[in-house]
Amino acid sequence: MQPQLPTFARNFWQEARDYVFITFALIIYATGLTCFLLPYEITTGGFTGVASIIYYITHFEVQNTYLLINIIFLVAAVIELGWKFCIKTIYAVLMLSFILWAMQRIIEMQPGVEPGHLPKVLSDRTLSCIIGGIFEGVALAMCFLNNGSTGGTDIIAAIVNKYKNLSLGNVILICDIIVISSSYFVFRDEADSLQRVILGYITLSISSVTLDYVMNRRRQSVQFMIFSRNYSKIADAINATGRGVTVIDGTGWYTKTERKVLVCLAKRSESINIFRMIKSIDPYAFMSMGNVLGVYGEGFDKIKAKSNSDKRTIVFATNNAHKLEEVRQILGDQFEVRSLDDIGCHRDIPETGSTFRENALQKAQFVKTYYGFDCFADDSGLECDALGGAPGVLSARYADGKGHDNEANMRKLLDALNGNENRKADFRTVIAFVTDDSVHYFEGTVDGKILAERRGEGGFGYDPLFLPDGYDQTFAEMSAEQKNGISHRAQAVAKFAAFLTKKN
Ligand code: ITT
Repeated sequence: MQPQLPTFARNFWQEARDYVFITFALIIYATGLTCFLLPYEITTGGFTGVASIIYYITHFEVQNTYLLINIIFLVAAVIELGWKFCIKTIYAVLMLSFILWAMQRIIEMQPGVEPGHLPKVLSDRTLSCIIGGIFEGVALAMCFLNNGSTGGTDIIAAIVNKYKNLSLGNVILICDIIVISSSYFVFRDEADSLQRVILGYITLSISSVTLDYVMNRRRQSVQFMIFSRNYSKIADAINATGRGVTVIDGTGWYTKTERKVLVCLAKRSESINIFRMIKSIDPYAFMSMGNVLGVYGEGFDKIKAKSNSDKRTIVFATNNAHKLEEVRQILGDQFEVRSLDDIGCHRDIPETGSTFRENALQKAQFVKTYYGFDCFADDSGLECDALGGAPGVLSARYADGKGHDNEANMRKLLDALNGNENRKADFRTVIAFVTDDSVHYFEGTVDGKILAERRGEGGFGYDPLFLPDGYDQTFAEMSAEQKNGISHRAQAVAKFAAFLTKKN
């Protein structure tokens, strides 16, 4: 593995790098606008488009209008989306306003340039519009790739996107079309008014194609399939760069011999390095490299598809299908409860605490840390009076220390209570709910007693032995609805649901 910087240092350098690249991007953007678009009265989309139209009519410099409109929308954005989302946008808006101002001053210092009039760099307006579009596209891509935005209609798009399920791209496109089309009315008395609008659309199209091209190129990933006798050395070498490798068993059909195949997904920019490594380890390795349209997961892009429903999504960190079913039934369809399987978590989450609380928190925190979802987990168990609260946190693995052999657990419990008059017991559940900035606990208990024999086929765990106080059926004899009406888990989940509904 490569030596890693501490997290805070990595974050600092990552942030600093973002700001440097965003600043470069803004210089490119300002160059495109002041040298190739404004002198030819070509209107692009966004707030710069609005600012350009005002400039064509009044000669009020673009950066002033751009800054004023952005300030209004940024105030709304900070209120709606919070500081965290807006900080880089605020930087970009202020910086772009400054660069636009500085660039015009530099241009004005050139001999023969009248103040307030930007000179034409090229004699051909169409060529200018193409170059202007390319500059804008490259600049926007650089901004987005470094987690920034140029403000403008991106802010409207982000606010609209919070409430309506319209994609950011669609919102920006609609705003841009309105801005460019409105330039027709500014130049309607001129012979080429329509041509100017068309040039505006061409600039917009070129900038979006360039934007997509640059973004996709940077994000492009490749898949290697490597066949080599030295596969373990190659896999180790690739791993050492921080990329993962999967080893698949195969059979070379001509020789009928077992072969190991390495599969590795990597960024295109890493491919040269991988090629070199393979060549130095096994110059005769047989391999293929192919483009892949998208790679999602750790080390690559995040899946950004929005859930189809407006329901809040929460993960229930359990491997117990019965618990999952019970909780889904109790919570009903007001929340989207995802299982560990749904989020692709197939790891064995450690449960090493000595209390229900500690274990529940450990499970929920694990998912929050490694998968990023708001998550809840419960730890529950049976506590018998006569056994000093045992099996308690060890309920699942009471018999053998490993877990989930319900029959063996019940047998051990019956043996432990054999001949004991005191059969009092309770089932207890503690739920821990972990979000970005808080942890909450919810508890439920149901008192009852342990029968001398199993009764009923339903439920799970110790249900056939547990007779809740005031009832003549064990949990295993009750229907799922009956158990969920009174159980420890139902009580804790009801409190949790009330909390979620209040928060929503
Ligand atoms: P997860 O940790 O993956 O959620 P688990 O089954 O290991 O699943 P716990 O650690 O909370 O869950 O262990 C609880 C054990 O207590 C469970 O396996 C049962 O044996 C018992 N138990 C809990 N709730 C129960 C219930 O409603 N009915 C019967 N037995 C229950």
